[in-house]
Amino acid sequence: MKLDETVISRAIIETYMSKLLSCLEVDVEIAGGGPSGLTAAYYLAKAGYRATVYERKLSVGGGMWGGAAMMNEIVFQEPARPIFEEFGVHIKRYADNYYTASSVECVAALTLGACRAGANIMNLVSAEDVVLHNNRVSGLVLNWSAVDLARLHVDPIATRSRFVVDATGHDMSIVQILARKAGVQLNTASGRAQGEKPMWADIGETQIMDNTTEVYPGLYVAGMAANAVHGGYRMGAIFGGMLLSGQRVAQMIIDRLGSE
Ligand code: 48F
Repeated sequence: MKLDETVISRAIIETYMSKLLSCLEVDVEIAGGGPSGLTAAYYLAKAGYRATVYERKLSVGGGMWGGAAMMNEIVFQEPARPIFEEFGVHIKRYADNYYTASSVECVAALTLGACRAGANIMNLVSAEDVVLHNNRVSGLVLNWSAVDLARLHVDPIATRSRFVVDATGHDMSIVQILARKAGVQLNTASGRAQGEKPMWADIGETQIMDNTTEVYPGLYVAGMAANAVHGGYRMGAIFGGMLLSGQRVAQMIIDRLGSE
């Protein structure tokens, strides 16, 4: 059978538009497709909630691909091992409480896991603002990353969701936007985005669980954004905390959605 270029194009346009329309109103929107965001999406979708990840780059995976200093192995600790196992990652034991895995395999496994659980991943889309209704974050304001990169003056589209997760990593870009534009008090010690501290892997990995919180009504933080917002330490190329934080934020939101 002959192939028709216009049918190929129509197939892409129609299915993409229907996917985009389904994003307009969901349970949870996750800004950032790094390890914490992908893990959160997986657990939310697995629990039956409609979750969308927006990733501004071409590829998801955030800072996981490059391991440490471009050596593509990552390290994680015992408490995170069950999550890596759940995603089917090949795990290598290095020493007591230290495991390694291929960073490339980890990104692939987290991505496939999230997709197969039913999460929607929208790459090349940047979250440039939040929807703020009655002192509650109620959705995201989105634009094509290409618009941002080309500095084009083009208005965005907006979505509605019951909860938003800032999983944008060190930049904590959603929290920063909210704090800057709305001047609101955040649920942090100072009421502001505190900024991350230098490296202390042990403390940083411990803090990240307590720092995975709702920082403003409707807006949670996960992964490195959680430590950045609450003034926690960075931890470098140990990734257990990213997956544990993603799992934790998903569970917190699942509990909220279940009780509402
Ligand atoms: O930085 P990133 O990997 O965040 P994470 O899940 O994991 C942090 C670790 O990779 C590492 C670390 C571990 O020890 O410290 O840094 O907390 O992924 C964040 C993703 O968010 C995207 C960005 O491109 C990256 O892929 N991102 C950032 N801002 C936006 C965004 C935005 N405004 N809209 C959409 N995506």
